[in-house]
Parts: sequence; structure tokens; C-alpha cells
Amino acid sequence: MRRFYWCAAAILASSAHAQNATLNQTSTLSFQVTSSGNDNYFLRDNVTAAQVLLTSANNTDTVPRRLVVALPAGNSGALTYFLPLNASDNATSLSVSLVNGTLRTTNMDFNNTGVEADLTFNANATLGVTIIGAVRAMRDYVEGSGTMHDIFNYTLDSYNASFVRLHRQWLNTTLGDPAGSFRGADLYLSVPSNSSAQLSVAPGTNGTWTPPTINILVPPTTASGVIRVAVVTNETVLAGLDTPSLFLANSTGGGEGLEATLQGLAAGDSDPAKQISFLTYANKFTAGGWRFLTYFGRDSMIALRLLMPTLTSDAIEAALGAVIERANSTGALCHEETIGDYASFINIQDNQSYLGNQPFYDYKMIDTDLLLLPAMAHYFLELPQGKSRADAFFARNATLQNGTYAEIVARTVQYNYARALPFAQNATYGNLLGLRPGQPVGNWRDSNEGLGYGFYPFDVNTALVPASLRATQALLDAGALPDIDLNATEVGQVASVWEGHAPELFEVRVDAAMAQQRLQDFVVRANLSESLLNHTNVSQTGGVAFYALSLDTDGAPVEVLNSDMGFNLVYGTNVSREFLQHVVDALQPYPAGLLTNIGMLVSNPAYDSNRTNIDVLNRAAYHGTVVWSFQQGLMASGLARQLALCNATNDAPSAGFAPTLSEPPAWCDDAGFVQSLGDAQDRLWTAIEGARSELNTEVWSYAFDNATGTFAVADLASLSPDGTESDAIQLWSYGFLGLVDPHTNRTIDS
Ligand SMILES: *[C@@H]1O[C@H](CO)[C@@H](O)[C@H](O)[C@H]1NC(C)=O
Ligand SMILES: *[C@@H]1O[C@H](CO)[C@@H](O)[C@H](O)[C@H]1NC(C)=O
Ligand SMILES: *[C@@H]1O[C@H](CO)[C@@H](O)[C@H](O)[C@H]1NC(C)=O
Ligand SMILES: *[C@@H]1O[C@H](CO)[C@@H](O)[C@H](O)[C@H]1NC(C)=O
Ligand SMILES: *[C@@H]1O[C@H](CO)[C@@H](O)[C@H](O)[C@H]1NC(C)=O
Ligand SMILES: *[C@@H]1O[C@H](CO)[C@@H](O)[C@H](O)[C@H]1NC(C)=O
Ligand SMILES: *[C@@H]1O[C@H](CO)[C@@H](O)[C@H](O)[C@H]1NC(C)=O
Ligand SMILES: *[C@@H]1O[C@H](CO)[C@@H](O)[C@H](O)[C@H]1NC(C)=O
Ligand SMILES: *[C@@H]1O[C@H](CO)[C@@H](O)[C@H](O)[C@H]1NC(C)=O
Ligand SMILES: *[C@@H]1O[C@H](CO)[C@@H](O)[C@H](O)[C@H]1NC(C)=O
Ligand SMILES: *[C@@H]1O[C@H](CO)[C@@H](O)[C@H](O)[C@H]1NC(C)=O
Ligand SMILES: CC(=O)N[C@H]1CO[C@H](CO)[C@@H](O)[C@@H]1O
Repeated sequence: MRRFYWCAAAILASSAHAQNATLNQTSTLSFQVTSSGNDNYFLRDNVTAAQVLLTSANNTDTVPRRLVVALPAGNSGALTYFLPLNASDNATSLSVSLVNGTLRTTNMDFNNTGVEADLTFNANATLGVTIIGAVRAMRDYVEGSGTMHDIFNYTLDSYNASFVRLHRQWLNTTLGDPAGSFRGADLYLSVPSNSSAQLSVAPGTNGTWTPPTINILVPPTTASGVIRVAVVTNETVLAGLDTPSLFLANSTGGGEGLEATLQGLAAGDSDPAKQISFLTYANKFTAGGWRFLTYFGRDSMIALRLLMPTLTSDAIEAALGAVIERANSTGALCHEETIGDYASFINIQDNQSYLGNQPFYDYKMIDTDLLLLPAMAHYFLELPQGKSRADAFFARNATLQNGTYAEIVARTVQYNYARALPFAQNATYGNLLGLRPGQPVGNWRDSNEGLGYGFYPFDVNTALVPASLRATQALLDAGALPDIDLNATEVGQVASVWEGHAPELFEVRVDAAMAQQRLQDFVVRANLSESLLNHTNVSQTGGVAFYALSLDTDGAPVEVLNSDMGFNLVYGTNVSREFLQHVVDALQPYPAGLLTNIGMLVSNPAYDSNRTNIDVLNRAAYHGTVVWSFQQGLMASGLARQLALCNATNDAPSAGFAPTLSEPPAWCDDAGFVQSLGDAQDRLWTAIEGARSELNTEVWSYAFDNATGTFAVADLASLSPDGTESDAIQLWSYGFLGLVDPHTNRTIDS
């Protein structure tokens, strides 16, 4: 076994040329985000990129202190828990904090790269569960109720009183390679020269099966000791998009909203600029950190659609290209890529171990396929930075598969068209797009409970199918899609049927007395207060109408009020007045509607005749009565877009570009109706402002205060039975960038 010497600094200096030559990171990207009781440190330079998460030292929950290191390179990293050595102490008696300024990238033996940092311990500690290698294996443990696969067991490599190396050997390693024992990921602990801490290591008693005992000892006198941790991996480092490559320096049209938003973005001055930059790479946009620092098609394209007016052509084309490159032979688009050691694991499980660690691309979603064309139409036809770029873009040769982008996109277009035809011929629920065989999920509500166990999702069928067709039609009309054997007018006719007939299949009506009764029952079951119903006495109205979350296989609606209408507002053409009325109605205070003082909930089962959904989609469920930032961004952006249809001559109200219509929709003539939409927009923004500090995170839940009748932000991880937690930064949550808050007339980030 190779003895490791702690001489990273010397290696670093001598191998400064080891970097991927295409890595353009000229300056170091470094920032910190405190969220959900964790301190998150982000670092990217020309060596590597990493997110380091440490339970905040002041976190008073009795949760174990946790260290997570996540690297986009191979979607790899390490997870470990620090437990008090004295078993009678509780978790919070141990405080572990990162020494300011010590986080840096590092380059170890065989050019394995990653990060290191010094941690201060206030008491003796011992390592708890430790997982090294694939972030997906780390997630299995954290979100999978402690699931571990022994195939991913690490080994105790070398150790003494001031050093220990824990090594995870990649499943597929070239035998006979002199560097073979460094192909994988490593967690190193060491004692820096100025520290009085010590390590005490005892190997496990049953080979690699039982973990070693690793104690961190601090002297009683100082009661504080410093340990250096390093996590490195042997995976290709990605080329990051720094802020000047990512953001436009100046707008070329698009109104004052865009001009204001762009201030400081390209220069990297603003926090969102740095955070978005960390998530974007030359060959893909990643979805969020720490859990999703890799390719996700849906996240990339929704984020792209919202952020696009601020982005350079290079960045936009990087994101579009990543999606196109990963299309399959049928034209379906990839939801998630699995790379690195976890890809080997999936290939083995699929009886394809001969594939080694070849990436595994998953096509289980039914919405992702529908998001590409709308993004491309927006870019090539509506934005100045996309004009006249289509020919060169479509002529590119793919690198991850054979064919030009034009050939691959043609497959996706035909695939989506073929899936849309049956409903155009016979508009019954059975011809809607249902989940793929055997899959409980298929849209963004990607948890088993997310669709209330329904089969036909609302967003896919009412918003995304027609949006994809309209985008195809527009690109065909503009001559921007080469060599596709489809008639633009016919594509438009198919879209009209979906626009005209899909929403009504999802319509739920509850008469006034029943609605009132269910609300009263709901506040009891959901531990809310009846006082929340004071302002919304539905028994005085004609009842409640809204769109179902999904339909069951028999076409019966899953009667959960939800936020997915935002997709129609952003992506839709010909959104009806009746539809907009449902939006106005949904944007009422919870539980009658979706709005709380800490944001808009993504689902609300209060009116559901199936009362079991109240528990299925409660405040601890990932897609339950919780707030997703990107859903708020979609709704706010969509309302601005729809309202702009009435005065298309004005500047765009946000960083977007006002859609061009030959004439405004008829509802624009009804001043009272337009006012009601404006009022709904106003209420939405009041809700959004109520949790402004959370906006760039993924998701949050609520805690209800009975005394005040108000809601406070609650951390999902501490409520969720399976440990699902929120990412501190999430790409599509930055869709707020460039949205003008109608209350302040300023963009929310300025
Ligand atoms: C990486 O950045 C450091 C510090 O800016 C610089 O000294 C080094 O030459 C860079 N290396 C490469 C390969 O660009
Ligand atoms: C812990 O400190 C951070 C700032 O470092 C602060 O934002 C957070 O609110 C604090 N948490 C608690 C529970 O005091
Ligand atoms: C945990 O231990 C700390 C320090 O010993 C103590 O202050 C705290 O009250 C304990 N918390 C619980 C929940 O026992
Ligand atoms: C950490 O160091 C930075 C400068 O490197 C400084 O701005 C910041 O205030 C320091 N934070 C603490 C908690 O000392
Ligand atoms: C590290 O990378 C450099 C430059 O690519 C190469 O010359 C050197 O051989 C590598 N070292 C090892 C041990 O792989
Ligand atoms: C030792 O590990 C093996 C798996 O490698 C397991 O089957 C066996 O039960 C373990 N023995 C003990 C005594 O735990
Ligand atoms: C840590 O453990 C060592 C060895 O048992 C002990 O000597 C030392 O006093 C402990 N440190 C603290 C701060 O309790
Ligand atoms: C991985 O190991 C090989 C040698 O086996 C080396 O050439 C390469 O630079 C290492 N590092 C990375 C980041 O791939
Ligand atoms: C460098 O990075 C690019 C983009 O991420 C990748 O395509 C290429 O394979 C990498 N090159 C090496 C030598 O790792
Ligand atoms: C990196 O820089 C090279 C040369 O300056 C340029 O050709 C390339 O497009 C840049 N890549 C990215 C991702 O910005
Ligand atoms: C990958 O590893 C598995 C498990 O050790 C093995 O069965 C398979 O042959 C390996 N595949 C390759 C391509 O090395
Ligand atoms: C060292 C190590 O990680 N051992 C683990 C191997 O896998 C089994 C089963 O998941 C775990 O119980 C061990 O802790």
C-alpha cells in the first residue's frame, strides 16, 4: 500500500499545469450561503469546483454535525458525521466549524483534485457513518432512510496519530495501472502543524465490512483542536462558466427591467451571479447543490427559459446543447445523467457491467421532452442574442452521439408530434399523456406522492404539450428548423385542440356548502386555525372551481388545488379568460387558496373529496403544502407576461420581452377583470416577499403559529420522515432574477 505524505502544497506547485486546458476560470469563485441550519461554502478555481456543507455551529437542533463535500466532477464527494466521543453527550454539545479562510482547492497524488479545509472541534469526536465516492450514494443514505450499499464501502488505507486516508476505489478501475489505487475518491484527515489535536484510529474487526473507529481528540486544557479534511477524486474536472461568459454585459432591448438586472452580473459582483455561475459549466447546467450538482434536463430548461434574457449566446447554447447531446434514439430527452462510480453501479444492476462507468441517462420523465422547443423558440425567435444563430447551432455535430443537432432535434420534434396526435383526433382523457409504464413519477413533482398518485399530470397536458407544438410551429414558420417533414399549420391545429380541450378535463367544481365544510375539516386535520377562514367564506360564493393536480388512470381528477398554472402563464399561447380566473381564485390566502405570508404553496388538498391526500401531501411532503421557489418565479413571471399582452406597446414589465400579438386578448377590454389579475399579482408578491431570504433555495415548509395566525419558514429536512432536505442554491430558483416586483418597481435582487 502506498504511503501518503502530507505534502499537498508541493504537489500543488509542481502540477499547476495539470488542469484541463479548457478550464477558463480566470478568477476564484468563492462564496458562502447559510441555509436550513447549514453553512455552505462554495469554491471554484482552475483546479476544481466544490460545495462544502457543515452543520452550522449554532444549529440548536439535536441533529448530528455533518460534513458534506460535493464536487461536480463525476458528481462525487464525501459525507461524514461527527459525533461526540462521550456517548452520553447530545449532538449539539459538539461544535465543529470551518476555520475562516482555510477552504482551498487541492491537488493530490496522481492529479486527483478536490478541496481541503481546517475544522475546529470543541470536544472529542468520533466519525459516524461515512460515505465516500458518489453523491448519489450519499443521497441514498440521507434521503433513503439510511440506505447503504456495501459495494460502495471504503477502505482504511493508511493512518497514524496525525493522519488517515479513507479510500473509495472506483468499481471500474483499469487493472495494472500504476495509479490504479488512486482511481476513486479519498477522504483525508490530518493534523496541521499548529494544531494540538490528535487522531486515534483502530481498524474495523471484519475487514472492509465494519468501519474503522476514528476518533478526533482535543486536549482538555484548550478544549479545541483543528483537523484538516481533504476530499479529492479522480474525475474529469468541468470547465466552469465564469460570470463574463455567462451574463450579458449590456442589454440590446428588453426594457429597463433587464438593464437594471444586468448591473453587476457579468462583473460577478452580485451574490446571484456567483451562485448561478457555480452551477453552470461549458458542457452542462447543473440543477442545485449539494444534491444535484449534475445534469438535469428539466431544471436546465426551466431555469434557462426564465434566465435567458440575461444570458450570453454561449451560455444559452451550452445549456441547449447539453440537452440535445443526451437525447435518445426515439427523440426523448434525458432527465438525469448518472456518471462516475454510481454509473458503474447502475450498469451492474442492469446486467450491463461490461459498460463500466459509462454514463447512464434516464428518460423516465414525460415533461422534459416538451421543454426544449419552447426554450429554442424563445431564444432563436424572440431574444436579440439568438437572432441569426439558428443555422450555425443546428449544423453542429454532437459529441456524445452521432449526428448533427438538427438531426437530433428533428427526432424530438417528431416524437412530440406523434404523442400529441391521438388527442387532436379524439380529445378524451385516454389520449392525454400519461406516466411511462411502471413509473410513479413523470413531471417536476418527482416523488411518489407528488401527483397524489395520479397518472395524467396537469402541467404536461395543459401547458407543455401545446407549448412545445406552438414552439415547433413558430420555428418551422421562421424556417429555423431545417429538414423537418411537418407542416407548420397542421402543427398549429393540433396545438389548438390541446389548448381548447385539455384544461376542461382537469376542472374540479365543489359547491359552496361542500367547499366550506371541507375547509373547516381541513383546518382541523392540518392543525391550522379556523381563524384562517375568516376572510374567505366560500359559502357566500357560487362554489369553488380549480384545475386538478392530475387525473387518475380512469380520468377522475385528483382534486388538489395546485400551482402548476404558472407553466401555462409562462409557456402558453391563447390562455383563456376562464383559465386566468382560476389563477385569480387560486391566489387567495391558504387554505382557501395557495398563499401564505411565507410564500405560495405548490399544493393544497383542502377541497379534495379524497381526505387521505391531506396526509399524503402535508407540510412534510417534498411536493406537499410546501413552497418551491421556482414555482413562485414561474407564477410571477407568467402573470407579468399575461398582463403585458394588454399593453404590448409598453416596455416589457420585467427582464423578459413582451410577446408580440397582432391584437390584445379580448379580456383586456374588461378593466375589472384586468384589475382582478393585477390584484392577484399583488397578493402573490406580498407572499413572495414574506420569505425573501429563502428565494434562491430549493424548497421550504411552514410552521403555523396559532396565536398569531401566521406562518413561519420551516426546514423541510427536520419535518420530512425520509430526510429529504432542501438545496441551499438551486438553479431554477434564480428565475426571479429580472422579475420586477410590482410593489417596488425594482427587480427583486437589486
Ligand atoms: C490557476 O490559477 C493560479 C492562480 O491564479 C495560477 O497561478 C495558475 O497558473 C493557474 N493555472 C492554470 C492552469 O491556469
Ligand atoms: C447561526 O448563524 C447564522 C450566521 O452565521 C445566522 O444566519 C443564523 O440565523 C444563526 N442560527 C441560529 C439558530 O442562531
Ligand atoms: C445538549 O447538550 C448541551 C451541552 O451539554 C446542553 O446545553 C443542551 O441543553 C443539551 N440539549 C438537549 C436537547 O439535551
Ligand atoms: C472571514 O474572513 C473574511 C476575509 O477573508 C472576512 O471578511 C470575514 O469577516 C471573516 N469572517 C469571520 C467570521 O471571521
Ligand atoms: C499530472 O498531470 C500532468 C499534466 O497533465 C502530467 O504531466 C503528470 O504526469 C500527471 N501526474 C500523474 C502522477 O498522473
Ligand atoms: C464479516 O463480513 C462478512 C461480509 O463481508 C459477513 O458476511 C460476516 O457476517 C461478517 N462477520 C461478522 C462476525 O460480523
Ligand atoms: C479527549 O480524550 C482524551 C483521551 O481519552 C482525553 O485525555 C481528553 O481529556 C479528552 N478531551 C476532552 C476535551 O475531553
Ligand atoms: C486520474 O488518474 C490518472 C492516472 O491514473 C491521471 O492521469 C489523472 O490526471 C487523474 N486525475 C483526474 C482528475 O482525472
Ligand atoms: C476538459 O473539459 C472538457 C469540458 O468539460 C472535456 O470535454 C474534456 O474531455 C476535458 N479534457 C480532459 C483532458 O480532461
Ligand atoms: C475558453 O477560452 C478559450 C480561449 O480563450 C475559448 O476559445 C473558449 O470558448 C473558452 N471556453 C469557455 C467555456 O468559455
Ligand atoms: C466493472 O466492475 C464490475 C464489478 O467489479 C465488473 O463486473 C465489470 O466487468 C467491470 N466492467 C468493466 C468494463 O471494467
Ligand atoms: C466501511 C464501511 O463503509 N462499511 C459498510 C459496508 O457496507 C455495510 C452495508 O451497507 C455497512 O453496514 C458497513 O458499515
